[in-house]
Amino acid sequence: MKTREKIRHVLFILIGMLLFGSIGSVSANESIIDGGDSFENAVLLEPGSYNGELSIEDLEYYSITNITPGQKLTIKVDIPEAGLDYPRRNPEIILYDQEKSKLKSEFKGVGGNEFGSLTVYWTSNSNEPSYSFYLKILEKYLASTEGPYSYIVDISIDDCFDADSQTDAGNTFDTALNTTPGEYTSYFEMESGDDKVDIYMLSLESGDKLDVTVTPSGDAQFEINIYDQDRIKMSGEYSANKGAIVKISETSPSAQDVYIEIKKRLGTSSDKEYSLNIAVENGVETEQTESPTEDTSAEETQTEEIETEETEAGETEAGETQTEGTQTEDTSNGGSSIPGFGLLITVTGILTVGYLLLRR
Ligand SMILES: [Ca+2]
Ligand SMILES: [Ca+2]
Repeated sequence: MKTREKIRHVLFILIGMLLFGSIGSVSANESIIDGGDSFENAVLLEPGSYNGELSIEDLEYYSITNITPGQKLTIKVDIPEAGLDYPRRNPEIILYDQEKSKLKSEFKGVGGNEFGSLTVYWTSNSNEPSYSFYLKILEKYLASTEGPYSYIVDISIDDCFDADSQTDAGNTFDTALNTTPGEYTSYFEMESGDDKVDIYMLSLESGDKLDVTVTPSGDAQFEINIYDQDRIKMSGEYSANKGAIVKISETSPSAQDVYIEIKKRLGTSSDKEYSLNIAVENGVETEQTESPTEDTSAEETQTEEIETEETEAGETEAGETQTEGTQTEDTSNGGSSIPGFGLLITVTGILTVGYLLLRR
């Protein structure tokens, strides 16, 4: 009995889940939509699921807006099974950027008991603050006599932000992502997106040792480059083989903002995620531990330098004094007023003595 009750209980839960799921999918598909017939009158779609009808004469144009850098837009179009061997349905979905340039497309022939599902997605970098897209859904070959068929379009947006931010680490120096030491998860999207490079900016003090480690997921290979504040490459490293961890270290000779550039070299399209570890060993603090002596010695050195300068200055002054002395000597040699005065007194004395002798 207990086992039976358990089974009944489980069945009851399963039926409940099925009912709930079907109700959920029905409600999700309740939004009926009809796309525009050109880019110009494309119908705006918010994230969600919609039901539409498609025929060869009736192309469907939609637009999706407000996708921010690092967000992944996924568009999934489901074609219910035809229930016939023929005709096959031949839906195609095409994703365009805001300039109406084709980014991705998928085509599928669906027939018999197949349930056709087409998916395109796109992840944007941080070159623009926000992105818009166009979506075209079309039937390529089905004869007009076969009539339209239904489809379900599902729009979803996932965050693939870098290093605990709310954006993509820029593909350029100007859009580099400000970061601090830590262990992060970041993303690339090369095959179905334009997030090919992630550049991070980090502030370092003089003597700081920077250690960067990139751990690929899967067999991807990465390249790390470090650039100084003038965007001049200081060093670079890349995975030794598929899936190899890449490590790089650099000690900053001065207080500056450095750039860490991460590029994906090779790997399967599924390996989009990578782990990024940024560590900074504070060289200045290490020196500060010994700072009392070092600082004193630094001060001493400064004092010595000042003393040396003073001594040199004294010498210079002495030299100048000597020069002045020499000038004085020269002047005395040339005859100054003081020896002349003595001579005058001597002559006056002699004349006075002569005068007195003559009076006698
Ligand atoms: Ca990224
Ligand atoms: Ca990027």
